[in-house]
Amino acid sequence: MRPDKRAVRIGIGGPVGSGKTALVAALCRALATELRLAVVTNDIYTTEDADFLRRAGVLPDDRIRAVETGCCPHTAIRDDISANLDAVEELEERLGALDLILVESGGDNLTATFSKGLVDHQIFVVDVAGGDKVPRKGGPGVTTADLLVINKTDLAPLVGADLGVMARDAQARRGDLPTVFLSLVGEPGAAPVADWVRDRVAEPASTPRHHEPTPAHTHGP
Ligand SMILES: Nc1nc2c(ncn2[C@@H]2O[C@H](COP(=O)(O)OP(=O)(O)OP(=O)(O)O)[C@@H](O)[C@H]2O)c(=O)[nH]1
Ligand SMILES: [Mg+2]
Repeated sequence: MRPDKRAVRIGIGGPVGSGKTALVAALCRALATELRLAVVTNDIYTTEDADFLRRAGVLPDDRIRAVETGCCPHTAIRDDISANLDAVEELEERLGALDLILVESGGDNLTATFSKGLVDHQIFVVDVAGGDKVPRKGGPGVTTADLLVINKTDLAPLVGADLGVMARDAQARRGDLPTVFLSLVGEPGAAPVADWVRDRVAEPASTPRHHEPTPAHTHGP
C-alpha cells in the first residue's frame, strides 16, 4: 500500500483491439485484493469498455468510470485531458485514498501517447495479429512507453508472426526500456505486467514520477 495519499496513475494505450480492456480486467483480478484501485475507460461514442468490466465483475461498479471522448482517442489523453482528469479526481474524492488508477485510452494507432499531466507511467499494448513488423514500425507508443506489451502470443503460429523478430525489433526501438510478451487467454496471463505495476506502486513517494528507465529486461517470448 502506498505511504502517501496520491494514487499512482498508469495509462494503458494501443491500437484498436490489441487487448487493453482484457489487460485491465486481468490486472484488476490480480491486484484488487492487495491494492485500493479504480479504473477510467475511454471510448469515442459508447461506454462499452466500462460496461464490459462491470459485467465481468472485476471491481465494484463505483470504482469504474467511463469517459465518452466524442473525439479522437489521443486528443482526450494528450491534448485536452480535462474530461479524464475530472474522472480521476472524482474517483479520488469519492472513494478516498487509492493506491492505483488505471486509465485505458480508446483504441487508436501507433502515435497515441498520454500527457504526463494525466498519468505517471504508460503501458503500450500491441498484438501479434497485426504481424511481426509492428515493433519495427516504431511510433511514440512503441518507442517511448514505460512498458511495451506484445499481446496475443497464442495467435503467433496462426498468423505466422515470429516472436524472436518482435523481441529483437522492440529492443532496437526501445533500448533499455522493458518489453513483455503476454497471452491473456493462456500462460503467462497478466502476471509480468502485474509485477511491473506492483513495483511502480511500491516506489517511494519521493521518487520522481518521470524517472530514468529501469535497467533492461525483455521477458519472453
Ligand atoms: N487470442 C487472444 N485473444 C485476446 C487476447 N487478449 C485479448 N483478446 C481478445 O481480443 C479482443 C479485443 O480485446 P480488448 O481487450 O477488447 O481490446 P482493446 O484493446 O481494449 O480494444 P478497444 O478498446 O476497442 O481498442 C477480445 O475479443 C479479447 O477477448 C489474447 O491474449 N489472446
Ligand atoms: Mg478496450
